[in-house]
Amino acid sequence: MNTALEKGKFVYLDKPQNTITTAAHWGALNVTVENGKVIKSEGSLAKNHQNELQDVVADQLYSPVRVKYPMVRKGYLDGNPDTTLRGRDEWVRVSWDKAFELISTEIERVRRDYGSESIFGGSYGWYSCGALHASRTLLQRYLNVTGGFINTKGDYSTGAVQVIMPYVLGNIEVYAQQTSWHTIVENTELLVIWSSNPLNTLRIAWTSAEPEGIDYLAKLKAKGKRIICIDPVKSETCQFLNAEWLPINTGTDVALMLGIAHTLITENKHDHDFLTKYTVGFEPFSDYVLGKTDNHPKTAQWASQICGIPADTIQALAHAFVENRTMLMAGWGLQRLQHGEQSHWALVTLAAMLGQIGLPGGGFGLNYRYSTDGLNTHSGVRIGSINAGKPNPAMPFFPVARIADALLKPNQPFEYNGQTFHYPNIKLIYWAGGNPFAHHPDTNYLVKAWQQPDTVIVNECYWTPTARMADIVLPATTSYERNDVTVSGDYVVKNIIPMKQVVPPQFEAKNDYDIFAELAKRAGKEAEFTEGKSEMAWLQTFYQIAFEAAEKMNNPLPTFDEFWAENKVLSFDTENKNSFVRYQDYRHDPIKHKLATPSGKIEIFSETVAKMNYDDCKGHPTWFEHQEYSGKTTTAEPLALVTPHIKYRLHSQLAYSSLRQYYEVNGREPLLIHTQDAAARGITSGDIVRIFNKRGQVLAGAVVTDGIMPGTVALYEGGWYDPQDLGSTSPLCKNGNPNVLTRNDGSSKLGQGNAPNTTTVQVEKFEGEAPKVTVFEEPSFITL
Ligand SMILES: Nc1nc2c(c(=O)[nH]1)N[C@H]1C(S)=C(S)[C@@H](COP(=O)(O)OP(=O)(O)OC[C@H]3O[C@@H](n4cnc5c(=O)[nH]c(N)nc54)[C@H](O)[C@@H]3O)O[C@H]1N2
Ligand SMILES: Nc1nc2c(c(=O)[nH]1)N[C@H]1C(S)=C(S)[C@@H](COP(=O)(O)OP(=O)(O)OC[C@H]3O[C@@H](n4cnc5c(=O)[nH]c(N)nc54)[C@H](O)[C@@H]3O)O[C@H]1N2
Ligand SMILES: [Mo]
Repeated sequence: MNTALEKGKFVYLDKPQNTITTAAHWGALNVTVENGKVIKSEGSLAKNHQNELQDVVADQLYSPVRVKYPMVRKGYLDGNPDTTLRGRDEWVRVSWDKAFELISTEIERVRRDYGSESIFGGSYGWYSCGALHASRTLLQRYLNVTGGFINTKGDYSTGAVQVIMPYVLGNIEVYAQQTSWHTIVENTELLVIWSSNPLNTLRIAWTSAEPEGIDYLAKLKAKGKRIICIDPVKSETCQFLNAEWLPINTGTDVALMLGIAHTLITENKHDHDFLTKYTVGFEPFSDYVLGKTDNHPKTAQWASQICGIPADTIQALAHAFVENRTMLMAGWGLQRLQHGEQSHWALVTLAAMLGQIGLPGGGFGLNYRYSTDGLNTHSGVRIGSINAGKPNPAMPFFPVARIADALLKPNQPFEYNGQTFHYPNIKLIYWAGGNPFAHHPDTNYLVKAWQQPDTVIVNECYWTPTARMADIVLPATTSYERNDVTVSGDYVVKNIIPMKQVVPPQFEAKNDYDIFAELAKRAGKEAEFTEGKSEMAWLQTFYQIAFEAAEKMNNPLPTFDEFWAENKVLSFDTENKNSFVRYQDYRHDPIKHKLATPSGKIEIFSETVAKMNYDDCKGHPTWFEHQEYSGKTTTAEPLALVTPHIKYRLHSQLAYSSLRQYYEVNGREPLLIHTQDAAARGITSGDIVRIFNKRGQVLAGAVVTDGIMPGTVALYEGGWYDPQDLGSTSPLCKNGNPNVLTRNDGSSKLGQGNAPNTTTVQVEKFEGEAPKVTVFEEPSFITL
């Protein structure tokens, strides 16, 4: 790989006096504590762009919606088997000892009566960063040392694309290092930001955000590059860059790409040499595009009818793409769809037709969303992290977004990635560090599914909608109440960051690590869980990996003790000018660097996929009509819904914080609606609106704008579910969780990814007195 490391050394960054250094997904933080209380927090790294997520550490610690004590649902404690009471029962405060006792005896009972294959520990979610206090990994470590559990495959981010890409490119691609930002700034002439909003999404990382990612957007702007954003929403990125906005109907990008491909083929502008040398299967694809196989040529006019972009603009795009060094930078919203696999497959095909894959600043990029991707390996070191231990190989699995089906269809078959599997029979759910009642589509269906198991246990810092739906809730510390260590960026590792405990655990909160260590102890497996190590001993072990790597590179790091005592960010002191170009090696030598596909080449047609014989995924990229989209609206549901990620939160995290002031409308989640669609409904900005369809109904506050495609409305993912009358047929979510409206069905039999952006709805002005949002208040409880 051409990832030559810059020369440089690690130095401590200065920080304001009397601050404590820690970190979160949204960056390294300096926190000021006075009289034992946090009074201020700010980013520790140089920042040219404000990241407000860094300012609210105090809100996170002292939020009234924190879980303060171990809690058990009253009916559960009383032995009432009615699981429909979940989410609307009373809460009873219990002692830690009682909670541990309840959990360990229940897990033992379920294992004994139904086996480990009835315990769900998949527990998807973006729990806080830190190499040690990784709640989901710790839960799985505990479940592994005590016998095993049902896990999941994939994620909600790239559920569809990560399953198709191995057939096309030989790897999942979406988490691979991409052509560096530096290379793009230097070489790209035309940047197409396709279904992506990096100004927002680069604010966070799986580890800790590295602000350099966003700096590169400013550099692109300063260079005056031509930038086009293809998106139903005029995103913050589009606005910041003054880019050309091409509004498109949600879920119709494949049609647009086929229209561009048709233009290129009929004008003979595609790169024959590249296609021959580096790809297989262009011919059947080309026959399909020209309509030879289905009598429907995918002309620019045809595409225009579907995607809403004028035909001459589509042709002009085709010309601009071939005439410039063009980077097709795709986000992931366009694959959180029914048939989501097709979007990126068609995009890679289009890039292959342009023949610029492997050239500096050309081709495609599927991973510029978070983790500061595009900032490539820099310091060359990494730190260690806690692992989930040895999995029990006999345990069943299912694709992560099939959780509701798994619960409702025990032992039934399902298709996935060319094979038939069976859902397990889940008797117990243990969740730590995720929020399925925010993240999973079709909330009402999930409510039903959630009533299936005997027991639901949740470790949480806050009374999230998911905590409210549990039988037993354990109060977890936030990352500011414990010691940990992390880095900035996932590949770049420019900074090693001590995460020093800022304040003691609040109320009765405990660290997930200590919770699972105690449960392991009660199962006689403490030594296997802890390996005899304390918190600090683990951190030292993790740091040591970086220490030794740095020593080998003649770039010594301070000892762990010194690093910890110093409590400052250790930063690699050179600018990252990594000029990595994705697929450059393959372009130079396609034999030596052949891809891990059956042909060793980019597969525009995949025999393997074709042989699966799926009706919803063919052998080459195909336009499929979605069940619900702009082209299939009804009188009852005339609008398409898109559910982007919001600037001022990470999913559902921080929804309770003061950052709400930046986006809430009339106390609720904002709904973006086009001026024409609003006028037709007598809606003005600030109105409370009801958004509804056959699956459910939510309230939100209207934001009337020209910055959205007419006929599409946008409601951000991560809004907390706040049902009025849970238990009724269609409870009204008072706050505006979009997933009350979205479809549970998977992207296709191949990927089975989550597909929330395939949704149609109706919107009306809400008349009368709207019910108050109550989900950010602590639920009342009794103490025995
Ligand atoms: N409609 C729609 N739905 C979507 C998406 C979309 O685009 N549209 N996007 C999807 C995507 S990409 C994703 S990744 C998912 C995200 O879904 P999630 O990852 O489930 O969302 P988060 O809100 O980040 O949930 C993390 C939870 O962990 C808790 N937590 C944090 N730290 C700790 C800790 O130390 N211990 C414990 N026990 N808990 C902790 C937080 O309080 C929070 O409730 O949502 C998906 N859902
Ligand atoms: N601030 C912040 N940053 C985040 C997150 C967060 O919640 N908040 N979440 C993180 C996570 S886990 C993930 S997976 C990534 C998500 O990164 P992405 O998946 O790329 O983010 P989205 O906001 O879902 O989609 C990006 C853009 O695509 C548009 N879009 C949606 N559907 C379509 C479509 O069919 N066609 C086209 N052309 N455009 C479409 C949306 O309007 C949005 O502007 O972001 C990460 N970064
Ligand atoms: Mo994600």
